Amino acid sequence: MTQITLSVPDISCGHCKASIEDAVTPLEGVESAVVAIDDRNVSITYDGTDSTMTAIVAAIDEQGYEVAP
Ligand SMILES: [Cu+2]
Repeated sequence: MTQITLSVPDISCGHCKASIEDAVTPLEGVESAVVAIDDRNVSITYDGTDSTMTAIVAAIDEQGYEVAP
């Protein structure tokens, strides 16, 4: 498993936390996703593959948030 922290600057409240966590956690290859509201980031443990990372970024995007480069 690989751990990564993605910066998502538009995170601002518990609703953001819930929608991102609920979108990312069920994805295949993802073990866990935890949003830190104050730090505006998402800590993700996943299988380390590019395809899973692409799906994670897409799922966050679908919720209306952009992952900072
Ligand atoms: Cu919010």
